[in-house]
Amino acid sequence: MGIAAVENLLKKPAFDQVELNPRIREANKQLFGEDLTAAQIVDRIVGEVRRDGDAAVIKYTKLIDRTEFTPEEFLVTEAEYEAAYEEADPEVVASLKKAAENVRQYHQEQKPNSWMTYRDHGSILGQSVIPLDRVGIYVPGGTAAYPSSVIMNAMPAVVAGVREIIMMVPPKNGKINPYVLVAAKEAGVSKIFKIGGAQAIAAMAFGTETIPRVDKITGPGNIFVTLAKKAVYGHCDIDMLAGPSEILIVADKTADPAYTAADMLSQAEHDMLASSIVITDSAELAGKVAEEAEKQLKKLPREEITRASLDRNGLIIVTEDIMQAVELANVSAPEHMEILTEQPFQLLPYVRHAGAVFLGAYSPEPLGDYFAGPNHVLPTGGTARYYSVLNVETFMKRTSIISYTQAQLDAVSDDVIRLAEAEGLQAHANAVRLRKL
Ligand code: HSO
Ligand code: ZN
Repeated sequence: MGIAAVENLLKKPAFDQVELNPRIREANKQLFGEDLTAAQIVDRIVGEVRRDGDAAVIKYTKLIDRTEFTPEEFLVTEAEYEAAYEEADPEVVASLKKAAENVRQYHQEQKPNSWMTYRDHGSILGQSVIPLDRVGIYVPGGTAAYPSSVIMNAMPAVVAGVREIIMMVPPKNGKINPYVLVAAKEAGVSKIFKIGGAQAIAAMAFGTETIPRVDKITGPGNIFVTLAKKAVYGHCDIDMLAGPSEILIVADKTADPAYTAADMLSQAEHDMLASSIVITDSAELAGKVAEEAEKQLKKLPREEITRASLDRNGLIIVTEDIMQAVELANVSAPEHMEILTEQPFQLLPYVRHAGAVFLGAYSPEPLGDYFAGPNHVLPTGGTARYYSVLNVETFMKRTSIISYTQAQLDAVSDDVIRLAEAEGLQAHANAVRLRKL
């Protein structure tokens, strides 16, 4: 196969090209009484929530989540938190606490500083970095309710100093996964509402009678959540448009085939649409990884999803040399890149597009998903070309600071006046001319 053909294989469909699962499409046809596209459904829900506030949120929670709530019942109560801690396995709670601490420490190091510099004649220039006032985190429900993602979204906001962090989770039979509640408490989330889907995103973006309007929405979700985030962008900020999980492993002949296969399967099990790719300069390793994957696959509880994902988006590519493998990896711009080679750090300088890089045999991707400290909210679908991993600055903004002395303004006034007049803006010029010595 030519290199261009391989590059094409590595390109991901855009987030809005992902086709709807036929089951979901059929269910929505029943719910809405007509065959609407995901975008049409989202437009309708977002528009109604913006117009009708709580009433629309109640309506869609009843329709989609089959839960009848009054506005007061959306909010998770202290009693619900207590019940969650009681229900939760204490060992899991202990591990969540350790994970939260690692994530806090890592993000603490990211915190940007405000700065000021003194210029000529005592004038001052600088930059304040200020946390957002209020942010909203979306947490998916069902099998994708990941407590680890709660920590990953909330902790950078906590470290940034955001005053209020609210969270939205779709209720399942009126309830939320206890570990999601525990993780939220441990991470420092202020309030949780049992609301899901596009209605949750719209409620946070516009505010309702009971839900406060936020300045930024982060967190993954299904296609409806993702399209809703795109629809409200501009009314508030959003993090990124998340797609299915991806792993790309660059491996040479020294890689362990069982480890390599296991790491492929770890992301394939997330989602039928997830992608798992190995690129290696060793045909022998390629063969062994394929064999191993099949062996391990058979024993997985999520075999069906994992197999479907590998059938669609599983690839093992053999290149002429390891540099070609890295070049192809950059074309893919994967969410997670593993480097399983004899000298992984030698390849690191050539990695240009990846959400996170895992180096060496003992840094499997799930270590990053749960525990090491770096964030697991990462750019997908090739957007690592221009997006960064979720971080403390995601929850901060920068403000410029300018303070000149009289002498310093006088020294530059002719330049400023000339530029203002060249733009035909006399009032601008006057503001400076008036102050001339
Ligand atoms: N690999 C996922 C995150 C995750 N994995 C959560 C397990 N739980 C997206 O990067
Ligand atoms: Zn994962």
